[in-house]
Amino acid sequence: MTTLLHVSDTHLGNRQYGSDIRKNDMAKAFDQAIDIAVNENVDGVIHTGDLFDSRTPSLPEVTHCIQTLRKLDKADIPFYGIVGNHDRKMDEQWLDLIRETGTAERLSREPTMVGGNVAIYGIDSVTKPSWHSKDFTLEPPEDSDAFTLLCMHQLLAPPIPGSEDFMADHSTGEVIDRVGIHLDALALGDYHKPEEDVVDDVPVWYAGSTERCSLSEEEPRSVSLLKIEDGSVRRRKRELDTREFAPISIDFSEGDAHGRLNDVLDQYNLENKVAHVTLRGERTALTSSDVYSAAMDRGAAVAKVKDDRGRQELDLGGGPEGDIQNPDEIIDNQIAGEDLSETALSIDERVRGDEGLPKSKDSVADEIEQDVKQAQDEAFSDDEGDAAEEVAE
Ligand SMILES: [Mn+2]
Repeated sequence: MTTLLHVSDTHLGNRQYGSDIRKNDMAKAFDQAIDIAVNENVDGVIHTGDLFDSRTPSLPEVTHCIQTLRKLDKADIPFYGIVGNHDRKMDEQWLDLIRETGTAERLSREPTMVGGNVAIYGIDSVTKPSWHSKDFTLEPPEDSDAFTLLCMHQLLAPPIPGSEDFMADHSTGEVIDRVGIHLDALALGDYHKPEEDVVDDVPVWYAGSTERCSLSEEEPRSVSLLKIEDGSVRRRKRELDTREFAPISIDFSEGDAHGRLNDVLDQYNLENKVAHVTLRGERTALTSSDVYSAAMDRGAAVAKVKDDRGRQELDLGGGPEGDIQNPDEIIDNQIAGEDLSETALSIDERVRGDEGLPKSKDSVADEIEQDVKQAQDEAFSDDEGDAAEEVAE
């Protein structure tokens, strides 16, 4: 039997609600996951992306991560990762740097053999624009009896339920078709809620995030313990002990102020919790910062106040509110709808700094010039027939 711990979306370094306490919570949840791996003495840990919250994690975050991974290393448990959308490209370097310390390995389309006879594969987060041209083909394991497990970081349906407010990007069946080998299991990251399904006889699941990255992530956070035996995988959720959230909504009428606020807050025990307070109804003399102080005075570890009062009547105060969509995602979505050439896509990558290193305008211009020149050379090479086809691709 081979045992693996599936961990995902740890978002290390996420200062949720601008709080260092929350940043520590993210690190603690990751530590707990690693402790479970050590206690269960698993054959390996798989991480399906968004190890770090940002493309540019700070040095203390990277150092802490390596220290945590050393616990695994001491127990002779390998850590296998892929790169997610949050940490894309920049983390390619971080994951590679961490690999240099000997505490992590990167999965690829070639099999990594673990435990009894398990072949693990990984495909980094694929952007929407490059989804169709991406090569998903996996190299078959030497032993055709090996159990094959693929790790990805994508929004796939099923298991993601189709709904009006949340749509998956691609179909799981398509992935299973495109890998070119028989797949026994598909372990996923990116969706923060644990979900599971079976597609074309292949078990598919999301482990979920290890800490709550938004108010909507209600269920207890968990990691998945996998036991692989006789060609099948059994999964058991192991819950993590994470900080509780107290979602509170207060509806104000004209003239309501501190009395109303206190009446509502008195119904909650906020001790050591994340108090997430949404204000609705009429605008009153009470400010967001009054509400923040009241929550903190009641022992909340972290307080977040969302002031939605008087939104219909006036929409000019307060500046941007709520969750702001990642601008890169908006651009990705937009580009995915255009029929752009490889050259155009590579220029986009260069301009948006997808290679991670900050660059001067001049060096970007130089690189683009080379890209275009190469494309021209290819297009106008001797064999005009083939070249024309290539450009049209
Ligand atoms: Mn994530």
